[in-house]
Amino acid sequence: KFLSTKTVSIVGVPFSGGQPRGGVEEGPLRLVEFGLLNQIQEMGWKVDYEGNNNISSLRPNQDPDVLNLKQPKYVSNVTHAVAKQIEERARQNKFVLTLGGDHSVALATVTGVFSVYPNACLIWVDAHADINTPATTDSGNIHGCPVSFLTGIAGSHPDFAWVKPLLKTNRLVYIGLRDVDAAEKKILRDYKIKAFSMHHVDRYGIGNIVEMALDHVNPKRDLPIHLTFDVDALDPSVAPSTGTPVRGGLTFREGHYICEALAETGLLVAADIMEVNPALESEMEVFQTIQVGCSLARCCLGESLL
Ligand code: B3U
Ligand code: MN
Ligand code: MN
Repeated sequence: KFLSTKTVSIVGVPFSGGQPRGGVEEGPLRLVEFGLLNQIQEMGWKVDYEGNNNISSLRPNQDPDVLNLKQPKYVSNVTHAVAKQIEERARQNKFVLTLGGDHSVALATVTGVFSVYPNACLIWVDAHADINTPATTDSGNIHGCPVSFLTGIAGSHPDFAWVKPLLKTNRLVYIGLRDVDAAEKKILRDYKIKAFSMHHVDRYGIGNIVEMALDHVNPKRDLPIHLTFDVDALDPSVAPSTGTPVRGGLTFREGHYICEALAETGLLVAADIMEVNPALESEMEVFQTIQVGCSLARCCLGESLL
């Protein structure tokens, strides 16, 4: 309903500066080398691809911690540039599929998508809430903070003044949470942000969870949807090669079901597949994780619809 043609712009963001573990910057290229572009073309989509191969040129010479955040200037430079890129593609009426990279890149995807679709809703699938503020973060890793900036909860930070609070807390819903810091829980409560943890997935089943999530952020099923999928939402037995795996996650089917059900609404305008780290775990586990990343992406584009 929002996209007139089957055209997808795939944006690789080979970036790891939002967290300390190397390798996640290789995620996008590995997904593409596995054949993702061809797979999506074979589904009848017109595909263009931007690999952003000179992202490391945006690394500043000096990047000391500012208000507890690590590498704030590097993260800011990269996400600001990519936000403009994503906005441009979304404005061309293309589905934007972003391949991470660590989840700090959501600063770019959400800003880009919500600049074009201000009334969109965001489905955040993750083991973590990624809603720490500069004041609450223990790790200082910015991939644990993007939601606080995107909602304006973070308050001002000199390096992220360009991030506008485009995301209303009532247009955000989480699925898959199971490792949430105490300060993050307080934020979720204080701002009444809807969150379905793994406990809720067990209780209601994934089919009901997706309906309940959409009832909250998109009650009339008439608003554009952006899905941001951190592969650590999946159980480590399904997606082992990721920086911060947490036991007790979504099954292979539950993860795919979310993507399929959102594709089925016809309202999905953008999806992010984040935190695939091909430098972690064995070759077999890397293969398994890349394969899952590709199939989640295809499901977002309607592969499983009959
Ligand atoms: N909440 C912790 C841990 C974490 C968040 N996101 C990931 N890990 N992947 C933090 O560092 O903010
Ligand atoms: Mn995340
Ligand atoms: Mn996570």
